[in-house]
Amino acid sequence: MNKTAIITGITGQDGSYLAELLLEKDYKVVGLYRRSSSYHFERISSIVDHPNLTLLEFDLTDPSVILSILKQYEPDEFYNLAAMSHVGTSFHQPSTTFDINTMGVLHILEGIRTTSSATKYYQASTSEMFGKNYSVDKNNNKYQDENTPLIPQSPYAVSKVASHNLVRIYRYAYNIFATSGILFNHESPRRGENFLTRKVTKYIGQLVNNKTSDNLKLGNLQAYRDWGHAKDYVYAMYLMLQQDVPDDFVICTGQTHSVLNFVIKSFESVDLDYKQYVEIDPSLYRPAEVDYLCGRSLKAQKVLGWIPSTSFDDLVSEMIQSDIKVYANV
Ligand code: NAP
Ligand code: F7E
Repeated sequence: MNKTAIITGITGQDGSYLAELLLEKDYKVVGLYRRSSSYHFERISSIVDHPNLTLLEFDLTDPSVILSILKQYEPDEFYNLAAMSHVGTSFHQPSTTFDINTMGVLHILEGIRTTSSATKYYQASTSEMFGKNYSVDKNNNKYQDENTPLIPQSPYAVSKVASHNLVRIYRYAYNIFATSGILFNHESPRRGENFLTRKVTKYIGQLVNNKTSDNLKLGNLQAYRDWGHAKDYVYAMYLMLQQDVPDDFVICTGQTHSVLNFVIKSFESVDLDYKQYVEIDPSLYRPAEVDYLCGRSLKAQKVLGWIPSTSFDDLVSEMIQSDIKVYANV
């Protein structure tokens, strides 16, 4: 019998890759998407007509629709990838951020508890939850893992800490299989255009094709991020729900780079000097920043057998080449 999986946020970066992965594994996938006045299935264009994919409209802020979908499908697995996922925006829309990222999770967990208690649940937790905090090893290297205390630095991160704790409580209080993946930044050619990496690679794609004469406006270049490839990370999500017991897992590459380094590498890859094109726009600085993220995923390696397969250089190159192609045809 095919397994059934529900994916929220199927129109997003991770949802689209995960849906492809599960369909390849012969799952029946129920993809939940938010209503929009315009077509927004670009990321799932290759699977939108797949016979094992059902697409249903919903909104994470509406408990009734979540409950009725859970009742109807009683899925084997439920991957909750929908979120207000932009850290900067969460400072401008904190209330919406909580409605979606925290109350939305509560609606799903309550639905599973009351109507579909055998469903395995995956929560999209995040390295942003560590905020300014890190652990230090005996060689004075800074890192974050499952034992690093959470000190969130944005409404987004606080909303995710709250849902992370809800998942933990539903796991222990109600014996629900609820697992959180604490994923560090992961990118791809499908990354939203207002996140740092894609903003840079999109600009270079336009520049190389003579489609822009503007400067690229960026904020803080001094932060460090541990950037991996989204395809590797959705595979980790899948592995987490194949376990016998629920848990929390850090997923990362273990390598960190400054935002400036990402910018330099990207421009260098097309033989350009970033200094001629990048302009600092103070309005893009966040009211509070996360300065340093560098994960350690020893637990995922040991328990899931997961390791990342894409290097930082290959990620930059794939995103740049993809955007050069995209803007050659626009
Ligand atoms: P994304 O590309 O921004 O996708 C988010 C998805 O959520 C979109 O499909 C969006 O729909 C949907 N959504 C937003 N609000 C909704 C609502 N009220 N009701 C229903 N759907 C709604 O994010 P992503 O990069 O794929 O990330 C997936 C998840 O992992 C998110 O929960 C994110 O917070 C978390 N995460 C991401 C990273 C990362 O580096 N990418 C790292 C750690 C954790 P529309 O298409 O309609 O906007
Ligand atoms: O910023 C700096 C910015 O928005 C990265 C989300 O997927 O990963 C993501 O959150 C860094 C920050 O990602 C610009 O200040 C400079 O230091 O690409 P980002 P993020 O904030 O790390 C985590 C793990 C998630 O969970 C989130 O959902 O780059 N930065 N200039 C800029 N960032 C943006 N967006 N735009 C700029 O112009």
